[in-house]
Amino acid sequence: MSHIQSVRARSVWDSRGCPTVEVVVQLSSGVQARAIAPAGASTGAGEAKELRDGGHRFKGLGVDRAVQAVNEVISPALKGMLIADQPAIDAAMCLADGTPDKSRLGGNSLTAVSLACLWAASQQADLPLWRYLSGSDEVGLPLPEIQIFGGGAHAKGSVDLQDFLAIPNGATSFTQSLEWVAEVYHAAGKALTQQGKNLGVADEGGFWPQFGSNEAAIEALVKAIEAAGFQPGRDVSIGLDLAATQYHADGVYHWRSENKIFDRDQLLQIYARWVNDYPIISMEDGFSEDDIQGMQAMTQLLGHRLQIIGDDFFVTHASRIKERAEMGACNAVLIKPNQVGTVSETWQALKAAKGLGLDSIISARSGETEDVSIVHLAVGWGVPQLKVGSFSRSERMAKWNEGLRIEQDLGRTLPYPRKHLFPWLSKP
Ligand code: 2PG
Ligand code: MG
Repeated sequence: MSHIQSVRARSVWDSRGCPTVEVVVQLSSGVQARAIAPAGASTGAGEAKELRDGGHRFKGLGVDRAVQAVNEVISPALKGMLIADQPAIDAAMCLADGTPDKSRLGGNSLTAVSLACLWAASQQADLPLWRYLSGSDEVGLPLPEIQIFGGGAHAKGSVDLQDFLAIPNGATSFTQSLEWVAEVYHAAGKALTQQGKNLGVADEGGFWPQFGSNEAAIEALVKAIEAAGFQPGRDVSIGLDLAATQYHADGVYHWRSENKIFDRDQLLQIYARWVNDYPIISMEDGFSEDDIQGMQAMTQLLGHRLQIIGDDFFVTHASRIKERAEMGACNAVLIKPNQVGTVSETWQALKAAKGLGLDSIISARSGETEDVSIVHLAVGWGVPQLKVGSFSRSERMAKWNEGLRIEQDLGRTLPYPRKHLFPWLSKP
């Protein structure tokens, strides 16, 4: 048995060059472990609130106050606690914070501490984190969805949709999934270069989109899949994160890049046509975070042939997942630990999704670091899909590479991808 001796925080830098919180947990046994909080750009209103310094320094994004909260409030509150009791550690932090949205101590502080404690517990048990989480359960690698073009808030609105993703649903291993998507990614880059449109990459490493319309980006992705030698739909399919909260205001949906305004029904008709015309198997946040009716209508119309994911819509809160999914909105949940702020609450959200028969996808944020915790959570908790951004920039590649290592260490694995995913694809 080992206890928490100290919890120390420092400010480090994320993939956008902004400050973020790193935490080091020291145990009485001498074990030391660390974790770093990620940060979103297109955040949901219901997310745990980050504690930032404000003012002019680093665009107000400094985390000195969060570092202080860890060192002066969280560390004394956790000192002496059993490292193996993650629920008690997380509950103690929530109690010390005392707000419903973690705004006093900061969701960024709590996330880094919670994950660092989890790493420390696994090291104390002398197990890789994924194995510490899975216990004796048989586990497998998740199917990745990998961004090829990055738009929306991650590319200064150059197109309205946020993520144009490749899902290698025909691959038979994680290793092969990455190999296939690497070919698609490079084919997409080559095509853009030939057209004189390669402007480098957006926040998550996907190519900066220079397209005349949102749909043109989808067409370019289909072409890239073909150019890489794969059959769209059979080998590699398309996922979209529409992040529609970003283009929703005053009850309408506004695609600024095309100067078009839609009501809920018009937007749904466009989505339905796209699902007909393109090998799209997954759409995230197709309607805004508060548009329950939109998500219900989308699920009713397309849910039998499309994965419909709620991200900002659920913000990894178990209660919100239960309430909204029971109303028939969405058939899948995006899971991001820092949306809710602790490992235990993330687990509760995942359990709620599983209990309702929803798919789940563990996801990184647009602001990331070398921290690879989410890959271990995905494998250890048996989450069937993983979303990490694109196939460039080391904060993304660190996670894909960690998945490769785990796949090699695993030996015997569950069928890949999990059989229950995208059931309509296997129908004749
Ligand atoms: C999302 C994420 C990751 P952000 O919307 O799914 O792509 O973006 O971290 O900016 O919320
Ligand atoms: Mg999203």
